[in-house]
Amino acid sequence: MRSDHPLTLGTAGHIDHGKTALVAALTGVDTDRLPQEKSRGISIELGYAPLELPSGRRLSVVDVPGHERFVRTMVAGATGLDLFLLVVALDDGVMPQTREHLAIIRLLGLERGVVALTKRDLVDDETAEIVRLEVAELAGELPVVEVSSRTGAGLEELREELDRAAARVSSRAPDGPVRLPVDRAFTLRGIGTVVTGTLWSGTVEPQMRLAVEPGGQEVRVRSVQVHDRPVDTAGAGQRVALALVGAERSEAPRGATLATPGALQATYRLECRLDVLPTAPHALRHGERVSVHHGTTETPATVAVRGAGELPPGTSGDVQLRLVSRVAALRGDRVIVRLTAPRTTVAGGVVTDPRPTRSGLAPAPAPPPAEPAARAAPSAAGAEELLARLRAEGVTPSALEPSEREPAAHLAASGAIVRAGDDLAFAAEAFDEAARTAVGLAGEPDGLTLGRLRDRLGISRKYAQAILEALDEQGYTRRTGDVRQLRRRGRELAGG
Ligand SMILES: Nc1nc2c(ncn2[C@@H]2O[C@H](COP(=O)(O)OP(=O)(O)O)[C@@H](O)[C@H]2O)c(=O)[nH]1
Ligand SMILES: [Mg+2]
Repeated sequence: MRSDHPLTLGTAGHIDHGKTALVAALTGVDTDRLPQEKSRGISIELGYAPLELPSGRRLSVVDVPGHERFVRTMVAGATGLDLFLLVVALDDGVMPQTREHLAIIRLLGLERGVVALTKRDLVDDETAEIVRLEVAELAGELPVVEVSSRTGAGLEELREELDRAAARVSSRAPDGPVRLPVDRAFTLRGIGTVVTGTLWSGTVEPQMRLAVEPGGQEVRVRSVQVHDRPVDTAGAGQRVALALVGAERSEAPRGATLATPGALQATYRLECRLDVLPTAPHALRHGERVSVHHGTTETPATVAVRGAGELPPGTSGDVQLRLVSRVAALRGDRVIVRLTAPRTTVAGGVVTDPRPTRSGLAPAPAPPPAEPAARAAPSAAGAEELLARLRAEGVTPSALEPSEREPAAHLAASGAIVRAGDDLAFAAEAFDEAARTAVGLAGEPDGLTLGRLRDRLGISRKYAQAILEALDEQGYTRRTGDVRQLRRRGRELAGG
């Protein structure tokens, strides 16, 4: 059992079901009010709230805001999260995101958790009973507690259940190579490049040499911090910040992995055993374009299905994932596979071979829509370069060259980029940030207009216009005169 640092608890559940209110009721910390990034020393923390349990055990609670970010953070922190708290509001019941979050939790192999049925003060006994039955069907053996963050009812019982669940978390192997999937990289004056992430395995110490994968560039660790304090050593499961010598910020970006030199080799292919969710909208087909999450990497990919050519909902099977960007994986790592339209999780599973050959795969019964070449689908040639360029250019990308149209179509189909008209495309991360800014403006008295978005983002009219049109197209906003109104997707983003 790790005694040196608290276990990490992650919240899950549908928007507005009371996750943040419950964390506040339990810990006294309003995670919505925490500055998203708090910079002290070299460490930059996500919103963590400490929670002391009746036994004296301490948990570190991370309340992940927003659905899309939940998915990313869950996968990135997968081996850093020890426990989950799934929240279901009694006045709303089980909702689609409740199901998707629990499915992801299961696909990631996270076993210990508690379900909190919130807003008990808002419903009568009969309604509570109905939701209880619904949750029992979904959550099976998980402990379920009814609470009210408003009155405090049930909080003691919840603390006790969390204690019981925490006591059953199995220990994490501290040995193995260093693996640190980078979730942030930044430059601090006087210090240089700093990266943060959850240490998947191994221990890191100052002066250690590590390799940045993909690529293998060697760096030296100048210093290590855990929770804002310099340490001599940090172990598996801990959230760390490392100051690096030998790499610019752009050379160890989010999605890269710091590892013991030689321990990992990044590849364009992963052989995986996948479980397709029973709720998947359709079978996972050979040639299907998807988004693959592994560690802090999210990359477009094409699915090659062994044998039958497709995996129907609710089944399991072996596939080869052909990735647009390389990932540094090991056997046994977890991956999550998402569709992009609709953006939803369809499958997840375990890497069975991180360096497969092509020949291991039986041909599909019908000619696949995009038979991948040596590295990626032919139509995806140039996709990796284009994605790198668009990620570097953020919200002011230069126009697409004619030769980039084909890779752009591939990347757009897999959700890695967002098209705006024929000429422009934004990296999904940059677009998501802009979308968050835009929905924020929509909530202000003057509303979301072209001029205000331009000023807030500090970009030209042309780009602001392109972003607004893409927001309309993607269902975030609707134009009425000069002002944009939020549609459902926009409201969800605003509320997250
Ligand atoms: N009456 C009542 N309202 C609650 C309770 N918990 C949360 N709320 C309200 O529900 C809304 C959404 O809660 P929030 O914690 O932000 O939900 P989140 O999106 O899951 O983090 C807020 O207006 C809360 O004040 C509760 O136990 N009782
Ligand atoms: Mg919240």
